[in-house]
Amino acid sequence: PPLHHLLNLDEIEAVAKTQVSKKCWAYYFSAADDLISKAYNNTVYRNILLRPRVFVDVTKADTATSILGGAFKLSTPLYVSPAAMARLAHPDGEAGIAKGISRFGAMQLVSHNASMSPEQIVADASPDQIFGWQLYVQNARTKSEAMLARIAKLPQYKCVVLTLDAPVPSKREHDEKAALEAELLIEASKSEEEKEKAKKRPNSNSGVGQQLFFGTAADLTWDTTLPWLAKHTKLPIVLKGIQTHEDVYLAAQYAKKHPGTVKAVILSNHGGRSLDTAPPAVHTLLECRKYCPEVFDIIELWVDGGIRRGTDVVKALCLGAKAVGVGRAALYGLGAGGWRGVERTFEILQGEIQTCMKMMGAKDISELGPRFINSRVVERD
Ligand code: FMN
Repeated sequence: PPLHHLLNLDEIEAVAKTQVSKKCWAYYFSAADDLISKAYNNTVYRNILLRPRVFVDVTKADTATSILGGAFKLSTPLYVSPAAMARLAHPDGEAGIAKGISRFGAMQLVSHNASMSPEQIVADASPDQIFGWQLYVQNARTKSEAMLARIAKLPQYKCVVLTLDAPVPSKREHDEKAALEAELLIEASKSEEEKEKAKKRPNSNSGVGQQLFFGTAADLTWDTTLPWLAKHTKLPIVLKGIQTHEDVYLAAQYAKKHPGTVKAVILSNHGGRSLDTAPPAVHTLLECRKYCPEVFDIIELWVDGGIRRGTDVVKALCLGAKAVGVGRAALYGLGAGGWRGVERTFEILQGEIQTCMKMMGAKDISELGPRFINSRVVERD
């Protein structure tokens, strides 16, 4: 179907499934173990109710906001979460994601394992488009330092996102199974050449996730890693994969003690791809409201995981999130129609955010707050 016939993110996902390779689908769709966190990410926002107000002039609803302490303006509170290997879905790749979101003024966080170079991704972007670069610290620290030096030369990258929720590879069985099936196919093939080629690839019978993980450090700590990172980048640091109020509190303490370093945390369970049964971001957000509300004045809390509707985005913002990320949705958009599929995905989300704000009686993002939310069902979980 033409893209404008696709009316929501589920429909785009269904088309993407038919367009991409089996290997790509297994990698994107997969999550850890039994996919419990992934499924919960997708349902948790639906159990939070809205409390719309009436008799408000909502002829216009302004979705503009700013991030990183007001340093950068976004026309929508959305960002693309860092996700590896966009070219598995479509040759437009990460540059296609950049093009697709360009007219919405959203931010793009580029994965350490992107399928295009950081230079290529920003090459055709307008100078005011905002990017961040995501780091998996490598055992060979000099490799990470060299990447940080490269990023420093590209003015479009405004922050470094340090991912913390994947210190070891997780068990993503869909991804692993697809690799094992591919191995069987190669074995069954008669071509000796194919067999030789397959043997030479490192971990050729592992899933995409396992292969990308090779060389990633597991020895990161508050005391050693952050001073090292602050020495090698002048960009604001965003800590991704924070899942408890205790760690948000520690991040805020660090930010207070070391101004100009940590500016934001991303509450995330990695789209359910790391530790199964880890909490969805909105749970951590609610924990923070309860146990350490002061953190909201010290650092920004961004969230991702399971965003399917504009109402999901607005609910996260009402509960104190400063920006909201989509991971798979951007990849599925790309799979469904290249950069235009990403554009359609953001058009749908942006439209739904505006409709939701108007229906609730909120004229701009600064008006959003907990008064619009009834989260009792989720808090009882
Ligand atoms: N997070 C990272 O920090 N680095 C990555 O390289 C990375 N790769 C990902 C690859 C795929 C295919 C997916 C689906 C997610 C990946 N993530 C990665 C996690 C996302 O940044 C994000 O936390 C997650 O996708 C949000 O959930 P959602 O997919 O439900 O929107």
